[in-house]
Amino acid sequence: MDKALEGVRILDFTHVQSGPTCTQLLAWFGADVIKVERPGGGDVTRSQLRDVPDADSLYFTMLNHNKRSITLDTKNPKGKEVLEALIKSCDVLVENFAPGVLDRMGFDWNRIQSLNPRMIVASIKGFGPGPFADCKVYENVAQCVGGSASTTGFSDGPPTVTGAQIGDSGTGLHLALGIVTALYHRTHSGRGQKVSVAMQDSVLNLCRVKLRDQQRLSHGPLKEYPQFGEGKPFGEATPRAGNASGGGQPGWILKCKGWETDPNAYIYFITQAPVWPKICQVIGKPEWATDPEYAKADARLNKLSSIFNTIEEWTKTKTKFEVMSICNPLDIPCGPILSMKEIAEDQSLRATGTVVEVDHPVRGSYLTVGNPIKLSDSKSEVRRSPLLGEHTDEILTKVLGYNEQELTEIRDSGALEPVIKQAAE
Ligand code: CAO
Repeated sequence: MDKALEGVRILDFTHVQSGPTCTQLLAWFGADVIKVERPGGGDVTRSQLRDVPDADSLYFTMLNHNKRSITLDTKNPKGKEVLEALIKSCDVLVENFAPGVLDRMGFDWNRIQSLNPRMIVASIKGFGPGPFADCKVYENVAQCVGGSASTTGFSDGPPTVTGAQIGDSGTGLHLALGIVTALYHRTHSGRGQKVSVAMQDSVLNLCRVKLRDQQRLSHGPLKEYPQFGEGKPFGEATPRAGNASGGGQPGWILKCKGWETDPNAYIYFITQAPVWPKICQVIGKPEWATDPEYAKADARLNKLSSIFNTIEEWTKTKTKFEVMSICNPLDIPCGPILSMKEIAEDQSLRATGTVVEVDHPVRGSYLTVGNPIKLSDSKSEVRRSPLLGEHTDEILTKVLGYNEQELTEIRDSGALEPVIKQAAE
């Protein structure tokens, strides 16, 4: 079956997490992704968090499926020539180097455009233009500067980062959309363009409801936040809402049977207004359905914490899955807190290809997350990540068309070899 992005060739100059998530998505959709890595070590994540000696780490393998790898020293003159050839034969260059790296390498926008006017150059940086434009940024920094950390956690605790990689993988997703949009634009403009995404901006985009609340604050307290009912005053900025959504559907994480020993014996429970009478029945408080203090959603806002405490008395008598099976038929929205172990063992996620088992020649088989975006006519299959430089010869000869003699010249130039830094005398 044809793949949606078949025929699109990506020069993948990405490393660590943010960029690789983007190019992995494009590869899953069928793009030919050529990952250019520094000879010797390659992407630094190959050897980070290693769990199997000498094998590429899960950090690397889980972010680089369906790609080909070429090792090339792009600071070597011959390496630069090969990079030029790659730029001429690819549709998109994706990079997430620190600010200025590509320019220092000698490949700024003007140079790339002169080599290939149809090329789309897609970049991730920590910040957009402004006072912090030159800063290096990692996941948790992005979460902090994008507004996520100040709005995550409990109102009486410190700012908190979240396990969801919204700074890295979230930015990669944004960039992938920018790239396919620019590819579409190129179909009628005939030209490439720059696609830039800042991690700060991506995180903020995902936190836009908190900027909404920031502005609502100037019109009075945020009644959907638990601290309203608890009588705690609001400050000048959107506070941390604990496990409340802070939106139109009050919810909280409640203990379930076994919580004393199982750290994940909890359920997220939402008191959606239309099903309030059913909730009252289920938790043994039928009188709340008609009591004016509880019957209407607005009346409940100043006592959300005590309402959830009462619901919890009921959920504590059931396992999280029992609560789910009682509430689901009644259309009461709730979700068990699933551990990564439970997710890894979930057969329905295996069946949809969301959790996939992949075989790797060095590390053996491992689990990964497949493409979460399902296209009906362009199914994604997950192929293992490439070994370092696994496709160097194949790309030099079959993609770039170098003959044996040219190949020898490239090899002799040292462009495919690690640069050994001499210790300063
Ligand atoms: N051949 C030769 N040199 C190469 C090369 C190759 N194939 N690939 C990379 N390099 C060189 C670069 O030219 C650069 O050299 P100079 O600094 O001398 O110009 C050098 O490798 C390091 O690049 P870097 O500064 O991007 O890498 P770093 O480890 O110091 O920083 C990071 C990493 C992620 C902080 C930085 O790249 C960054 O801020 N990126 C943008 C934001 C981002 O994506 N962050 C998310 C990271 S995932 O959590």
